[in-house]
Amino acid sequence: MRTVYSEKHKLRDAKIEIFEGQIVPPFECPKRAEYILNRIKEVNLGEVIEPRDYGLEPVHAVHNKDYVKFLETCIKEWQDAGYQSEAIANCWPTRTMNSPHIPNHIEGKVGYYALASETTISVGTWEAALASKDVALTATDLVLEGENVAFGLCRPPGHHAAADQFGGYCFLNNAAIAAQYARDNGAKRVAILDVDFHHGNGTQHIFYDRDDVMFLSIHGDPMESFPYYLGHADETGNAIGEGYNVNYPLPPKAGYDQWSAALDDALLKVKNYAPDILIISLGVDTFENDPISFFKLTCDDFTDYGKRIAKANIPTAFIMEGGYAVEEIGINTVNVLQGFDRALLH
Ligand code: 6XA
Ligand code: ZN
Repeated sequence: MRTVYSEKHKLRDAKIEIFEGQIVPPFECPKRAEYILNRIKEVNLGEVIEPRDYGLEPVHAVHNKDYVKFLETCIKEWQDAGYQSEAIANCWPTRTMNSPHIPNHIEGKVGYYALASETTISVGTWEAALASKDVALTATDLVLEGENVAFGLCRPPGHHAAADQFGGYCFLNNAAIAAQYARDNGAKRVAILDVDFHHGNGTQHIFYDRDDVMFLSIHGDPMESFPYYLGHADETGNAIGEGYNVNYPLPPKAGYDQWSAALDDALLKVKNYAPDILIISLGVDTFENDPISFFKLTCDDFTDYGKRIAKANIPTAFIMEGGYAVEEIGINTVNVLQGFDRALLH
């Protein structure tokens, strides 16, 4: 299969993350994409191509205009205020402070648009996020144009980003932008299956009231894991979207038996839905040695589930999300893609 990749991901190179009470170098770092790209080349997965430029129109189809502008100007406003380092949230409009007013001051704005504090906005973040959505859109276009499958090696990731919120290392929701783009370019129904360890709260929220984009997610139980406040099994969609949101929260230490049972159930639902395109939010932080997650998948499990996804026999765009055991991130990601490719051959 073909991979879409842009060097511009390197522009997202933040120096700090808040993690377990400490300031640490970010887990979501440029090396991640380099490991994946190297593995793709090592096994000759297929051609690696540059993304096309889609501009902001497909972004505005998913994200609020004021939020997009905020992402674009945030770091300059932060610096103009005389602040150092990277823009980081330290205050929020919480449950008891629900007013429609968006602050003028950058400190208030960052808190307004942030859903978590671990993720900073650094110089170059906006440019990398733009390239990342172009990578997702190009991979999706390849599939809309007739390829069975394509891989968008997106970085930064996207699935936590909501219509007007960033966090969990995400700024623009690449999978959601790709799904909406597919809808606007001929696909009647789109399914997004999120296999990242973390619940795709942003994607869920964006499509929660809709029946034309089905969202399914297998993830660490939010009672025990980030993003904590969304991702429960009783979140099933709203209004005409009722029944088109499906969550599979799994407990700590869940292994492949449990995980693949959820996958099989999700794939059955996807097949019954009969989408024109399947978008996989592909995070490999389900790996047993991932530093921030608690599932127990082994390297071979990734190959196996790539095969199972292929057997659904739906044109598929893989969109990269998380995964942090940097040594193995390339192996596990490419195992999924090779598993998919091999199943297509048989
Ligand atoms: C913040 C954890 C962010 C998780 C990011 C991720 N403490 N999402 O991998 O898929
Ligand atoms: Zn994740």
